[in-house]
Parts: sequence; structure tokens; C-alpha cells
Amino acid sequence: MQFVSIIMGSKSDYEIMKNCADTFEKFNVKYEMIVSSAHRSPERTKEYVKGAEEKGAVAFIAAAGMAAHLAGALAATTTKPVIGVPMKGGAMDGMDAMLSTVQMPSGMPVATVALGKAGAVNAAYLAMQILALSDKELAVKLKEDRIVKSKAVETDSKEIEV
Ligand code: RP5
Repeated sequence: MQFVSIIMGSKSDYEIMKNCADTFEKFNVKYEMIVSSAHRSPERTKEYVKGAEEKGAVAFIAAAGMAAHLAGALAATTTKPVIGVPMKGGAMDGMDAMLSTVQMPSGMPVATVALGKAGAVNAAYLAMQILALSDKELAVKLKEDRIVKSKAVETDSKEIEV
């Protein structure tokens, strides 16, 4: 069974990462979601990734704030795509997490998305675009979603156009 795994460093990341899960729900894409920390529970994180790969995880989404090493720790453990979502809330209100997530050494990529809700949603979209490479039905759904978004811009514009 193919699925996407969402891991967050703390339960305090859930409010934002729920938007990621909701996006998968909207497209009927299977996912798993757990809390595990690169720093507070490194062994649990490593064991989880191993088990998730065996169960069919095709990509990992890692959300963390402050010294956000979770996505990097996953990238060190798996060769599946890793998408990093930096969380706001640290001393630099997310810039610390963003740089910790994005600045990976060569050969160890983490696809880093935006801070906050947009990043949580985009992590799901990016994972689905990866899945859609071998899932024609999902590819069609993603194209249809683009059309809906484009039409919504026109509708919004009509409401305020002068
Ligand atoms: C990170 O530290 C977590 O991902 C979270 O964003 C941040 C703060 O965690 P808590 O102290 O709220 O558990 O590891």
C-alpha cells in the first residue's frame, strides 16, 4: 500500500500540519501522521522511517521548528523524497527553521517549502505531484484542481473589479 508519511517534531506543530493532512484527505490520498523528533527521540525517528519504508511510504514530509533538523535526519536515513516544512515560533520566527531545513549538503536533498500553512499545504501538493508521476487518476485530479483555482481568481476579480 502506497502512502505519504507526515512526521512532525512536536505536537505543537499539529495545528499547522493538519492543513497538510486535510489536503491529502481532499484528494483521497493515503497518509500516515506521527510526532517524532530528531533531537528528543532520534531512535524512534530512525525506526519509524525504516518501518514506514517497508510498509510502502513513497515520500516523507517533515515539519519542525527552531533548530529544524528533522527533515535532514530523514534525508540521512532514506533515499525516498523528503519534503521539509519549516515551522514558525523560534527566536527568528521561522527563519531559523527555514535555513536549518533548506541548507543541506550536496547529495542529501530536502525539498523545502514555505513557512506556515502555505508550506503545509504545498508539502502535500508536492508529494501528490510525485505520486502522480505513476498515478494517472491523481494527475488528472491535480490538473482539474488548477482549473478550479484559476476560475476562482476570475470570480474573485469580478467581485471587486471597477
Ligand atoms: C521543534 O521544536 C518542533 O518541531 C517544534 O516546532 C519546536 C518546539 O517544540 P515544543 O517545545 O513546542 O515541543 O523540535
